[in-house]
Order: sequence, then structure tokens, then C-alpha cells
Amino acid sequence: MRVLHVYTVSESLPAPSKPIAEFIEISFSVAYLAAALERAGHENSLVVLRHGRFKSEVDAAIERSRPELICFTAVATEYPFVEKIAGYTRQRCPDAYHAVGGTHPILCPGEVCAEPWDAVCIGEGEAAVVELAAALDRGERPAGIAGWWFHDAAGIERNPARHFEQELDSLAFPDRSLWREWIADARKHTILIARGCPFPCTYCSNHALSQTAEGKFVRFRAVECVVAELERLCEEFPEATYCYFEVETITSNRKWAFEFAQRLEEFNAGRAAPLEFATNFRVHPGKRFPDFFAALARAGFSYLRIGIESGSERIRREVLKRYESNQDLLETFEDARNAGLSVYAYNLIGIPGETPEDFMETVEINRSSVIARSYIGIFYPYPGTELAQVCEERGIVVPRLEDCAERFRARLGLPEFPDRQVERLFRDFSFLVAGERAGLFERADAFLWQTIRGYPALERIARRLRGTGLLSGLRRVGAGLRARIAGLGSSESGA
Ligand code: B12
Ligand code: SF4
Repeated sequence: MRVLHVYTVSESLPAPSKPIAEFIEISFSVAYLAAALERAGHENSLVVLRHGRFKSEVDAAIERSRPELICFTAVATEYPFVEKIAGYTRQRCPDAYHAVGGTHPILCPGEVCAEPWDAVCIGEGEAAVVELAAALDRGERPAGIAGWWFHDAAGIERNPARHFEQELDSLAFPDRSLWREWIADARKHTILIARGCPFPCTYCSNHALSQTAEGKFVRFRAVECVVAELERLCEEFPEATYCYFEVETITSNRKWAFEFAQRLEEFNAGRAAPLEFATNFRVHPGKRFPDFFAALARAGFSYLRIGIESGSERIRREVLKRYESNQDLLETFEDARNAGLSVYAYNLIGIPGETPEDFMETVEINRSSVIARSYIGIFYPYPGTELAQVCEERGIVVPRLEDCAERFRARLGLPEFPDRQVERLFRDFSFLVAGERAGLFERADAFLWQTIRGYPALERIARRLRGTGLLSGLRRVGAGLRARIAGLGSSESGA
């Protein structure tokens, strides 16, 4: 069976010449599904589409791959664009079977299961898609397959969800080769080392996802399996210099985490050019991890991404269900720094219940000298999350953002934190964190890029200009000027 995978992206700024800048941005869902399909004897191809015009790229992909099955993947904010593309492919190849999966279809299958879809995957898809492709290969109309809702003119067939996949080590390694032509730089990679998260954070989809199937939700791969994938990756990409380990919380299995660090240290010791590693880390109330940080540093880890979300303990505890104190955060940052790891802090603004005064506490904690970089995104309630439910109960209308700029635009109309003020403080965040050390250029630069990211039309123009080299020239001049601003801490926007 010839399968075409469609992946959509809206970020990656400053924009690369290809739709995706680096391999750290690949979609694990597409890579794992393609690997499962390939193992079952099917043929995969991929098209990566940036927001904006897409028809000529889709036509070319259809021409090249002549798909019998088209697989789309969607998070909530990509979904409107994905649906639009599927409407078009439906016209262009009416005989191809149209399937969609991903976080949004899993959490909102009732909303999704309609035209233009033949099938909606309501959970993890490796086994489900292989069964579907086999049925199509036999010339059957797929029916009665667990993990799928099927849609046709007669109505919807709702099959039960499959259990969470417990045998992660039995899955084929994600297919990275498919991505080569869509990615500019093959030096930085990512490996998924676990699935699921045990925490109840109200703004994150994990608590909702944990309820969508039976079986253990938090699952770690065997350390040896991860290292085998890393070895394969280095063979396939000899230019690799860096690997980011994607995991929701690495210390939810402490013994595993130490064994992993130890094994990576051995791996790097055997290489002429050791790889640089990084991962994300969640701060735990009342717990410290200096020994673990030291083990990570010995293994070659250079930084940790840590979510602060809000500097207000009240907002974290009462709204976000995060119970670590500011002291817990600062002690963890310090332990990481003392071990030689940089801390990249992630923050939100515009959380329901948050006031501008609460936000100034976020600014304050990010001023800590133990944070190397600070990132900020505007809060957007993803459907199915507890915080989206809170918004609904408060009568807050959540706009469907066609332009997918949800982390850069405020649209909730919160009386306690008006949209205009959220966007202004979002744009000023870098400056506020850097305080009086920031110069005029720093402020103008941050303001410009934060603004561009909130307006996709501007972003597209910036990308085209970048193609001419003008913007990179200006940014180089800017970087030179910035370098002159002595003692300036670094902070950016991000997600
Ligand atoms: C790694 C990750 C990323 C990576 C890779 C993204 C990607 N698309 O794979 C990066 C950093 C690039 C990223 C970016 C974004 N992410 Co993200 N990301 C994650 C994270 C932490 C893990 C996802 C993952 O790889 N899981 C492992 C894979 C194997 O599972 P999966 O993606 O769910 O895919 C399985 C099933 O869903 C299903 N499936 C998926 N698609 C399809 C298609 C078909 C046809 C079939 C049959 C099955 C199927 O089968 C897959 C294999 O089992 C999740 C948190 C989470 N728990 O999911 C957030 C998460 C998915 N991200 C989220 C968001 C919002 C984003 C961004 C919009 C953020 C932003 N503004 O930049 C972008 C969107 C990128 C995009 N274009 O899709 C949200 C989505 C919320 C929602 N309700 O939709 C999540 C849930 C985090 C959260 N805040 O709650 N993300
Ligand atoms: S710890 Fe991170 S991944 Fe886990 S539920 Fe909270 S925000 Fe989501």
C-alpha cells in the first residue's frame, strides 16, 4: 500500500530554506507510524507543509507518491489547517483513503469524525494503522478495527480504544530517513524515551490523554533500546552532534534515570567526538537532585528545559495544580547550575486567574542569575484540558485560531488580565527580565520578533525577506550591537 503522510508546521523562526530547520522538530507520530507501516511492507512518503499556500506542494506530493492511503496528524491548533488540506486532497484523489490521528482527534473524536475523513484514530496508532492498511490492501472497507472511528455516508462506526502500547521496545525505531528532504540541518536530533506523564497539570493535555485508554500510561523504554536507537541515529547521520531526549518527566522513574545517565556516559566515552545532550526536567516539591544532575553533566548533558509556568505560587497551586514552591524552583536551578548544566526556563502569561501583579512575580523569578535563558508563551486552553473546562465554566469564548499563533496572541478577554496588556507584557518580557541591563536595541529586537510571531502574514513576509539574506544581515548587525551590551542575560520567547 502506498501511504502519504502529511505534516504541517507553523513555527521555526527565523525561517530556514526548508520547511523545518532541524531534526529536533520532527513529528514522532509520523516517524513511528511510517516505521510501523514499513515493517508491515508498506511504502511511505511525506509532505511537510507550512501554513499559507499549500496546493502546489500537495499536487507535487500526490503526483510523486500516488497515495492509496493519506495519513494526517494534528494537534488542536494545527487541526483547522489539516482539515483544509484534507478537503483539497479529497478532491484531488477521491479514491485515496483519508485517515487522521493525533492529540486533537484523540481528545475530540466527536468533533473531528465527519467530512473529509474516512477514519479517525482515537489513540496510539502503530498497531491500528497497520491493521487499517492491511484491510485496505485486501480490498476491504475497513470496519470493526479497535482504535478507529469510521465515517461514511451511512454514519459513524465507533470502535473501542486500544490499550496504551506497553511494549515500547518492540516498536520499530522512528523513520528519520523520510524527513531528510524537508529539513535544513541534520546535526541536531531528538529521541523519545518514554510516553505519558503522572502529573495533573491543568493546562497540559496529559491528564486528559491518560483517561483515553486502558493500561499503564507512564511508560519508559529500556535504556538499551534507547541507546541502540542513538547508535543507529549516529550511523544514519554521521554529522550528528546533539541529541535531545524527549520525555515528560525523566525522574518519574529515578532508578531508570540514573541508569540512563550512566549508560550515556559510557556511550560518549566511546566516541571520538562526544554528543551534546539535553532534556526536560520537572521540579518536584521538596525534592532535590544534585547527584542526578552531576550524572547528567558527566554523560554530556549541557542544559535542562524546566517549566516555571508562573512565578506566582498561588497561580501554580490554585490554577495549574503545580505544587512546587519558588524555593523548590530556585534550589533546583542552583543544583543544576552547580553541576554544570544550564537552565532554560519556560513560562506562560495570560493564565485565567492571573493578574499583571502575578505576572511580575514570573518576571522576578526569571531574573534569577541561575537561569541561562527564559522563554514565554501566551496561554491557550487546549480542548479536553481541565483549564479549558474552567474557561468554559467562566463563559470565556476560546477562539479557533486558524492562523495557529496561539502562543503569541491573547484572545481570551480575561477581565483580570486584558488581552492588550497580556500581549504588551509578552512582547516586553525579555526587557523586563533583563531589567535595567537591557539596552534600547535589545528591547526593539525582542519587541519586533515577538510581534512578528503573533501575525502569520508578517511572519511569512519575514521568511521571504530572510530568503534574500537581508534579515540575517540585519540580525548579524543586531547581534554585534547586542554583544556590546555588557552583562546582559539572555531571554527569548518560545514554546
Ligand atoms: C514531542 C512534542 C512536540 C515536538 C514534536 C511534535 C509532533 N507533532 O510530534 C515539538 C517540539 C516539535 C512539538 C511542537 C508542538 N506541540 Co507538542 N508535544 C510534544 C509531546 C511532549 C510529545 C508528543 C509525542 O511525540 N508523543 C509520542 C508520539 C508517538 O505520540 P503522538 O504524537 O500522540 O502520536 C501517536 C498518536 O497520537 C497517534 N497518531 C498521531 N497522529 C496520527 C495519525 C494517524 C493517521 C494515525 C493512525 C495515528 C496517529 O499515533 C501516534 C503513534 O502512537 C506532547 C505531549 C503529549 N503527551 O503528547 C506535546 C503536545 C502534543 N504538543 C502540543 C502542542 C500544542 C504543540 C505545538 C502547537 C506548540 C507550538 N505552538 O509550537 C507544536 C505543534 C507542532 C505540530 N506542527 O504538530 C500539545 C497539543 C495539545 C492538543 N490538545 O492538541 C501537547 C499535547 C502538549 C500539551 N501542551 O498538552 N511538540
Ligand atoms: S509535568 Fe509537564 S508533561 Fe507532565 S502534566 Fe505537567 S506540564 Fe504536562
